[in-house]
Amino acid sequence: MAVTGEARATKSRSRDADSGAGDSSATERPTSALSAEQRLELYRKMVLIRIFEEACQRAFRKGQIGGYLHLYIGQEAVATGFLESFQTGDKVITAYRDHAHALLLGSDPKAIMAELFGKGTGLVKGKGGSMHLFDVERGLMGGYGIVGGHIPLGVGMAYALAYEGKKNIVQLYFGDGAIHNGGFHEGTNLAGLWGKGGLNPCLFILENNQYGMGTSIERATAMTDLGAKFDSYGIEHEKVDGMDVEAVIACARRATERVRESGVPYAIEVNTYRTVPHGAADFIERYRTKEEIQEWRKRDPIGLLEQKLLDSGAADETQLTTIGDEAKAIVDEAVKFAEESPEPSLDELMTDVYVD
Ligand SMILES: Cc1ncc(C[n+]2csc(CCOP(=O)(O)OP(=O)(O)O)c2C)c(N)n1
Ligand SMILES: [Mg+2]
Repeated sequence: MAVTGEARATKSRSRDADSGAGDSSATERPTSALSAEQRLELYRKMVLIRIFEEACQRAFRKGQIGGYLHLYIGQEAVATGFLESFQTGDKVITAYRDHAHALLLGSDPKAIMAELFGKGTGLVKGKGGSMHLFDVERGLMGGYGIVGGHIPLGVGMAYALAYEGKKNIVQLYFGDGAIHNGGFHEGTNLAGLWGKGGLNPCLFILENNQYGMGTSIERATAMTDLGAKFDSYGIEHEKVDGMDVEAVIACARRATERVRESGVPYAIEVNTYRTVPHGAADFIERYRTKEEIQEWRKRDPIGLLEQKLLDSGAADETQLTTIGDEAKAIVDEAVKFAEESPEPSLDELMTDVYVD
């Protein structure tokens, strides 16, 4: 059985992983020396995200999910790698490609799917939808649809953690498109400043997937070295290959430790790619070529890990198939739950609108 059409199809492609797109020569590729069991666990997580996203796409096309829907397909290694370093009490804040973050932090897949379906049993009672997932108990502080708007919020959360004397950090995810918005510049300016006093334990995770909707980086800015934009605000930074989950993990472990210990912000520019259109309603992509997408798919994060597992003998085809089947069962159950759940009740209309 195929784990997913997409994931398993990458198996043969990943052999010529070093060709063309996604070239990570300028980025660090440390090895994380993970055990076979840890690698299998990562695989399990990324396959669940992929299958969950594929099910969302189908539900969207059937009209079961309304509003906007943005998938994380191709970028799974980023959140999977960074959240491996998450500790209780840390905060996570991200933009609208947020399903993976919720799944990885342990939110119930049934409640996430019901949220996307706008049902009363959803993670935020059907009031947030795909772009606004919250699970405050687990550290997920949202899900935001305003590009760059959440960056100052994340910086403020990091300040609060330091002010309260906690040894926790904020993982603040945002896209390459957000780096041109005022929120980025105002937020990072304060982060750099407060960091001088050890008061901003914020890890900026710039998910550079090469495009903001249909606009490439080259068409968005004259200064295309995005990581270097952090220099303006005195925030140190590095790059990592976001298609290689083990490289992400090694980088994340070092970076989170550094921010946790110092209270000084730090930034990672993650080189990644979404292999699906910007939003689930987008079918035509005039801004990039099929060949470019194919080149990046050769470095699909799930395909790369799968090949590593098979080549090293850490897993065989049967085990990988079982992992796929298990993920599919979880996602099928989530879809069924969402389908059968009731709409939010009318008396919920005015609750949770403002904080009491
Ligand atoms: C302030 C604001 N401007 C414009 C938009 C419309 N918009 C939605 S997504 C998007 C692109 C953002 O790209 P990026 O930050 O790189 O994230 P990605 O979609 O690549 O994950 C834009 C311009 C918006 N939601 N908010
Ligand atoms: Mg982008």
